[in-house]
Amino acid sequence: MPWNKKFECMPVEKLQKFQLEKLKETVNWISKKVPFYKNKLKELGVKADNLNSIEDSAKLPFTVKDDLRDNYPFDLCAVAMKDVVRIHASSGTTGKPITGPYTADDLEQWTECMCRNLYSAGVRREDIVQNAYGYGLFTGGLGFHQAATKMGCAVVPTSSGLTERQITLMKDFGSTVLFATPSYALTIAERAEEMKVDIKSLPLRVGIFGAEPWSSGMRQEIEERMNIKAMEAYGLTELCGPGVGFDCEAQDGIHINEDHFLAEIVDPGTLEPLPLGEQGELVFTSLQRRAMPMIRYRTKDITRLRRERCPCGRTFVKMDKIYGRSDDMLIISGVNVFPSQIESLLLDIEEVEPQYRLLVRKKGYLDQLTVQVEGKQEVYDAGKEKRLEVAAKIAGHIKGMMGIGVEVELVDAKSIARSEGKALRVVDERPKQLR
Ligand code: DLL
Repeated sequence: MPWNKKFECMPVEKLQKFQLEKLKETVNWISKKVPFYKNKLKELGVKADNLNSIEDSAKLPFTVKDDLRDNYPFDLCAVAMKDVVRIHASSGTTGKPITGPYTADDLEQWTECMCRNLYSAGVRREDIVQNAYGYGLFTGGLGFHQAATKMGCAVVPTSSGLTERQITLMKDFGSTVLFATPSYALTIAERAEEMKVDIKSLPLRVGIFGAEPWSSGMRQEIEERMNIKAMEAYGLTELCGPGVGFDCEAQDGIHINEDHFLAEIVDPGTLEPLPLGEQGELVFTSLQRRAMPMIRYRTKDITRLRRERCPCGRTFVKMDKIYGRSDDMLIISGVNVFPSQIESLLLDIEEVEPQYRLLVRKKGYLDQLTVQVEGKQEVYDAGKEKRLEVAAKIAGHIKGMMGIGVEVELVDAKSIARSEGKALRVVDERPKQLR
């Protein structure tokens, strides 16, 4: 079943009743199976029986990434290893990795959540699907692979990297669908232009992109450069991987698979729940997982939730595109800045390529942001004056839109490393103790 109309279009009241039932089951399960949660619930004096509505989830304790690290590798696992059939992991940038074990049922549910994503993006069994997410411990590769296989598509498991080969296979096989991070999609588009392969005239029709923040401007850029529809996937290893949320043909927000994941927005400072429509940190509770359920997991992703009638007919709550991770938020002249906001503004400037990097340095006591971006070839051909003029224009645009003063450097063509997975956008050169 590529999509699940019963749940995806369920009236909200009924859906929330279902969520409450599953929430209670999950709380019961972990309080029996995971000492970490058992102790936390005991401390707070909360039992499954105390949960009378979905809002009562606010009585439950939060879980943070450090809890997963501290309990590495399997102390949060609620089942015996004989019942685990897969273990993914995510290393992040620092410290110990976190693990994501699955029972056979967890794996099946994950595949179903992913099939909904593919179906909503317009993928069908006739498609030839090129999967350029990394295969291995990263959930992107196998997550997309198993869903496309289940749907009966012809899957080409290229994994990420070897960009020229990606393009050759895309042309030779006539791939109709591409799965990749948005930054890697752009790398592929650019390399194809250099190889004089006209991607726009290939059979490629749709891409499903995710695993990193990307602005609406970036979506438009990819759609134009590849002549495809660029759809979105959202998820994280802690909850299953991709498959937590996906967008529909309206391309106006990401539907959360609410029968599997209970979403909340909290104020990242006070940790108080915020009402629908307000921006804050996204928090998830898994509702049906058995190997490693998560209770109120703080994602650090900043967005807002909207419950509104969607033209696609789905009743699942929608979230805005992720503005960024609270870890990546910069405070420049007292203004909170997410890299994706700078990305949006750069994409408005026709003289530059969507290849950029943000350098954060200390100047005295103040944080200083330098935006490094590549110009289009014409700008370099026109000489140094033009380069300075474009840099000043961008700085003016950023000042006008965000009220912050930044330095802008038009760096040499192709000098910014091209991404094959998650792009590195922020280079923080401040001394560690001053960040
Ligand atoms: O990135 C899972 C995934 C694979 C999602 C493929 C989509 C496609 P992690 O490596 O654990 O898992 O990273 C999770 O990536 O908390 C977000 O900060 C970010 N992220 C994932 N999807 C999106 C998205 C995978 N669509 C972290 N937009 C999350 C913005 C995203 N950020």
